[in-house]
Amino acid sequence: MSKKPFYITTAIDYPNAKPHIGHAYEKIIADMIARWHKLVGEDVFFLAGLDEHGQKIQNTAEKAGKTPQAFVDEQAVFFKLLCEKLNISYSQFIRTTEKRHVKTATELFKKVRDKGFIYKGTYAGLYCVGCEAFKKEKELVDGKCPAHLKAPEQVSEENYFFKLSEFQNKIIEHIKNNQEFLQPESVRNEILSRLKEPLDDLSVSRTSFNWGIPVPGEKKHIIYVWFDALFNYLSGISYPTKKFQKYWSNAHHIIGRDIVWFHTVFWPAILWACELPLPKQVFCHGMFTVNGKKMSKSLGNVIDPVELIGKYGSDPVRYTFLRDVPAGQDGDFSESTLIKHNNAELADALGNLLQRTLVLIHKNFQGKIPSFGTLTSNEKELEKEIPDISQLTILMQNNQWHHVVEQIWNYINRCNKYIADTEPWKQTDSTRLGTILYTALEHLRIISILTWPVIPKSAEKIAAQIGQPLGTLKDAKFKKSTHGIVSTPEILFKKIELQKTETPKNNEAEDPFAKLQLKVAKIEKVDIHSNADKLYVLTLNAGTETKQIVSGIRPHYTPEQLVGKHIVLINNMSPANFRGVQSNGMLLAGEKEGIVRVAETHAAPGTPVMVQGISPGTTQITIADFQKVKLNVKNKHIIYNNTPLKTPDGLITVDLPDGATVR
Ligand code: ME8
Repeated sequence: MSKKPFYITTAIDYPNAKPHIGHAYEKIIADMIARWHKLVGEDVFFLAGLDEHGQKIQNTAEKAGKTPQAFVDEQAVFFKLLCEKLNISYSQFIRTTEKRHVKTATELFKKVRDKGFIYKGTYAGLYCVGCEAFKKEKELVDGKCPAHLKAPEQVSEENYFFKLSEFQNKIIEHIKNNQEFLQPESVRNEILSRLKEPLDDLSVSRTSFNWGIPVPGEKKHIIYVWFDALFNYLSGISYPTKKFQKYWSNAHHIIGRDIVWFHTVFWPAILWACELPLPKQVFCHGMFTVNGKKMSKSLGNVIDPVELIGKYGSDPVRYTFLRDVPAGQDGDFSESTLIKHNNAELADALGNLLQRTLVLIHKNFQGKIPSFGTLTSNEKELEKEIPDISQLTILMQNNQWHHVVEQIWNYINRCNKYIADTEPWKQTDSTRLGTILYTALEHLRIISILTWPVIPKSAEKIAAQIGQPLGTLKDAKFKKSTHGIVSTPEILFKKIELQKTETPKNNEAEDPFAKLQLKVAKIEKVDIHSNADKLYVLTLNAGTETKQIVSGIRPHYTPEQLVGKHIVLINNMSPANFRGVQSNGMLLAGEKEGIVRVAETHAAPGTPVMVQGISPGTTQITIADFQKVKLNVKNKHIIYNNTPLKTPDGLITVDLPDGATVR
């Protein structure tokens, strides 16, 4: 039986500058998905590449004193290098200046024009070179493009237009009727709401510069860069061959939120005009900031991912991106967060599990995987903790990769607990010792499979060190027939010391705020505590999980006033029991002269709440830790050390006058 095809693409990057961590993030996500589908046994085709035409590239090349082609050729090296360093398992890397792409784009432009969907007219309006997009007045803030903080250029030129407006209803219907086409839900709603306004036809050629694919049969016009770029998804799989037909039948685009309109409004209309089916899904990931700030050259905070990998290795970078940010939500990157993840979940949890198992097998069995005796309840209980593969596969299909990572690491932690509980180093009975070490090794074999999509290099190292081939998901179950010789243990992850220079404000010893892990949560349900007059029991949607907390805000709010509010949760507060009800966190609220108001935000549940430059804590804290953090209110915002608390979407608010305290 032939394998099911699975086609996954990233956006193609603009190579006008070196790759940044947003580019790295998208590739890591797509790579995890591609590898998962390979483990499932599907026939995966993974496309990445570069978007090399357009005014932005031409302008940058001119400034560098190079021809655009020479410029993109040089830049392409950096993007390919990034993929190599990150172990991105793409099947093809497409560049829009390649002949195969130019041919496809030219043919399809002609086809759409021949069918009457493209006509000539005059465009007069605004163009943002940064976005390579036409803008309406109302999209600007203070006359500037909000993404690039620059006033767009006024252009007036003869253009070809694509009859986008004719497809408006069809687009709306498609998005409404095909839940899976555009995800996540919040972005789907946003696009549907934008589609309530009438669509203009789309200008699809330019005459004011010449770095692009010529419009067929025209001397002056080149094809608009987006009309050209989107076709990469077809040219990259050899449109219109059988190969194209196979993979296009199950196509999935991974893109960032800033380009969702192009992919879910322009792209479907263009495909229909070409008489081609639509991709199965466009999944939109969130945008990354660095230490709480948007990345920009002028701020000097653009992190070179290749340098980052050079410093920490590819797997800690991959793990941090996949674990730290819930799928679809915006994230913030800081090196100190990466270091914390590296030290805790990679070095301490996974590295240590491998290390101690192998050391004990060498010491007691000369490196030979021992046979096992009777399996006790310890082994049987651990076997039950192997993640349910069909459940993980469903999570992956729903693009909930962060939950998959979380479940795999819960399992790794459980394996460590097994070792701690069974204390093999104290064991004197050789059969029992063999059973424990066989069990640990067998779980490591399963772990090598499950972690491969997340940290491929380390997963392969684990498999090699335990002397086993890397299996597929079918092999991710406890077997009783594993045998062989393990190799000398090698350190998987080095622990990294947090350097003061990397994050000056982030030394936990100096800064109590760095202990807190704050995130946005939505109040889903408010129950009265049956055993206390002043307490509510709140059920919260905290993004990746549901949490129950007990809160003393009952005298200040009715349940109706609270339900639906997006509040700030102290997520890493140690669980406490309030008159028989467990509380797993605490909400932030301010107080002045007896009036209490909760801290609020519009950001999505799960979004991290930060003070710029301070990355969140990862271990549990106590009330005493929290009380060391002095927060107050100014202009209705919560302030720590003169810096406001915020999410990537904006500042946290609290409806209290200046001078209120927050507790
Ligand atoms: O948009 N965080 O190219 P691009 C997360 N050429 N993702 C980010 C990001 C950030 N800070 N900044 C950018 C283009 N990205 C077009 C695509 S596809 C036919 C043409 C993501 O280099 C961005 O959302 O500006 C996009 O998905 C990808 O990186 C390339 O962005």
